[in-house]
Amino acid sequence: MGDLLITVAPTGAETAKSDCPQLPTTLEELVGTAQRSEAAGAAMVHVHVRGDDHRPTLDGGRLRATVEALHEQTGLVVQLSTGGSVHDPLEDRLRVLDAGPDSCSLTMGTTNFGDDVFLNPWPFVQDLYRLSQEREVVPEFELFDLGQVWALHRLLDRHGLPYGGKVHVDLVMGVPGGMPGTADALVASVAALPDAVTSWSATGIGRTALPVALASLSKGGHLRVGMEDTLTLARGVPVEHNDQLVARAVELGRLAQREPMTPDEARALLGVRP
Ligand code: KMH
Ligand code: ZN
Repeated sequence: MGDLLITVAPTGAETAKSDCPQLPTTLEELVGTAQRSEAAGAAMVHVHVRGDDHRPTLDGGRLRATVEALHEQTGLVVQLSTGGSVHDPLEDRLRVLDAGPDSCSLTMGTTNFGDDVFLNPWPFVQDLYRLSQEREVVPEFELFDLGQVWALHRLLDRHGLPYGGKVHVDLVMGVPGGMPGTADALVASVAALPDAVTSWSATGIGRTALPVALASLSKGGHLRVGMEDTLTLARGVPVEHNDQLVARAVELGRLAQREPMTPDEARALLGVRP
């Protein structure tokens, strides 16, 4: 039985296909990378969809087709991003839930995001949370900063538990504008999590990927990896495929005496509908 959730975030919204031709942007590439990642040990996929021009889109038809294809062709828990890109309107981000994912990301506050702003005003956070409860979609609370940990306390106090009764958090560390990708920041964030949190993972952006993964394993957390978050395996060594990052996560987990969970084990952990 596995006790390590590995989430793969294969695409993201920030990297251009022209800068990274191996980034999976078409539906076929996404399903292929999801299948390879599942075979390597991932149990959940965090999905950003791209259009025919390979740019991020929140088109409802594409989102629905993507969820269906991933459900048909993989066993993975399918989590859609509601963060989208920094340019997506809030209304479009709420409509992501119409596509019927198992899970959705839900960021707990506005963050400077490089030179841009990732907008998550409190009324939007509450609307998205209530909608996830209504639609029976399990949120993954994305925390980019320590203040967002306190926003999660406030949300749960005010609106109760998510659908499924479990509370899963992902610490997104090392974004320029958010908390740093350091063991110290991870320990401070984990110490401040609400008691209602039942599981948490962490991911480090760019070169913080490895230190954050090691810190997370040391504190008993789970792992998110993928080309959304890092495009190199080491200095000057590009990631050619997401399953390399998943395989590395499995290896690190095994060194920490943790075995990767199956998607069904992840469903039970997260409270996702069967
Ligand atoms: N692309 C970022 C602006 C999420 O998926 O919910 C937001 C993001 C978080 O990636
Ligand atoms: Zn994302």
